[in-house]
Amino acid sequence: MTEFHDVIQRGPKAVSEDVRERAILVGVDRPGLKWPVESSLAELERLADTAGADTVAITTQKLSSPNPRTFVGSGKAEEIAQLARSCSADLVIFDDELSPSQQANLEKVVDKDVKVIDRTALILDIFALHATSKEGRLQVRLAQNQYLYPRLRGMWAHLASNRLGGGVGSRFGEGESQLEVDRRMVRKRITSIKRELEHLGSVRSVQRESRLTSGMFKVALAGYTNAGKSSLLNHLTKADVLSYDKLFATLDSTTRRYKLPEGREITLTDTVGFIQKLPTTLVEAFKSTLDEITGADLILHVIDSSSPEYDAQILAVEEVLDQIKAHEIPCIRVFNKIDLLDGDNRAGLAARHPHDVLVSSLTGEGIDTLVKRIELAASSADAAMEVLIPYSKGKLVSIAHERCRIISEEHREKGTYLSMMVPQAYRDMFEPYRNSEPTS
Ligand SMILES: Nc1nc2c(ncn2[C@@H]2O[C@H](COP(=O)(O)OP(=O)(O)OP(=O)(O)O)[C@@H](O)[C@H]2O)c(=O)[nH]1
Ligand SMILES: [Mg+2]
Repeated sequence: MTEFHDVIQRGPKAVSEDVRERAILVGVDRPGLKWPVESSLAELERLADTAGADTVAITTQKLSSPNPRTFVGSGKAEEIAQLARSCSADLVIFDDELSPSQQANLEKVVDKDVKVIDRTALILDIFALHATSKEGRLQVRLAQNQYLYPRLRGMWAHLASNRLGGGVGSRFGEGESQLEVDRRMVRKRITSIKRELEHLGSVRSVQRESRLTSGMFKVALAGYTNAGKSSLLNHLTKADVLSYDKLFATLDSTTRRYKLPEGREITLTDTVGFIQKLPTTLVEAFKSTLDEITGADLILHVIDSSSPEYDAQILAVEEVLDQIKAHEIPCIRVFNKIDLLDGDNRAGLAARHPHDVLVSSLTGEGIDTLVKRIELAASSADAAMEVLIPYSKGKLVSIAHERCRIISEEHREKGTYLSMMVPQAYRDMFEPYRNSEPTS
């Protein structure tokens, strides 16, 4: 697993990808949980695996509410420390976000070389592993620093000898404790990352704006991690987006042009996946990437129909869409991976979701129906126009072919006659060429 290199070096290990760590997972079963604790822990195990840790033990506790000091009860905390010793575990991962003081208290209970982290830190870790673009890396660093800021105290109590940047004492003002200095540094770092992201964001929004004014219909693929968003994009556009059976394979959004069978071109954008208990720091830090969703004309909500938890996954995704204010954008639910369902399950799914689309990005089944639905959505705001475009304005004819739906076309004496369905964004462009000749 990676460490938060730019903030603090924790623990004795410099972990490279080929060194796998041994993890104990801890879940708390509370009344009214939306997600059964077992399946949440199964997902945590996959997250741990993706980050490079093998799960050596899983333990749960039933509680009416978390213990404010140690999250689990104090007896359970001792038991976890014992378990970590007997399993030679390197880390203990809690399935829920720990408060900074809970984390610090738990680190006091376990042996010194055992790390205590929570789901949020694990997700941040995977994001750090998978971020490739400059913007992606910055977004992850922002989330990491925001996560670490309130936790610096616990880390200092536990690792008093570790330092940020070294040279301590010579560089820092008198009377300031190391903690204050570190807080100041992290705060400064947060401000500077935000500034850099704002700059990148404004570049991106100019790019998006130019796409917007070009009037292309924009479709964003959103959904739970591992649902098959990248596979669907690859299937539709023959793109080569990384898709594999790990969580959060995609962090950076990819946009591809796609030609609908009617001829019109649209854009399709693959985006970062969501997960239950998605840390709010990440949602905020990934704002510029998530803007690809909020700026879309249509969202394809891709769902893994083979997951036993797909209902809960849908809700988790809808919650994030709400949070980023994308809930009013038209949305098509796409139940993917139907090749993994048997006949009965498939029929049941179709009966329960008659308005949604069932597809397989692997076999291509159902994709035609999906494309028709996209076509319908893309043309919903079209208006019929008849134009006569002079031969000197040939570019307009190609734009019409790429962006509008052509009903008929004739080469006449004064130019190209087109009868077509025109999206809102292009009406002004074609208005001066409205046909006044009688139709033949
Ligand atoms: N059987 C089957 N497997 C699929 C299908 N679509 C995707 N997969 C597999 O599901 C896994 C995840 O697919 P991705 O396309 O990476 O999923 P994603 O939604 O982009 O995931 P993240 O980027 O991690 O959020 C891969 O192993 C794919 O091969 C499908 O229709 N059928
Ligand atoms: Mg992906």
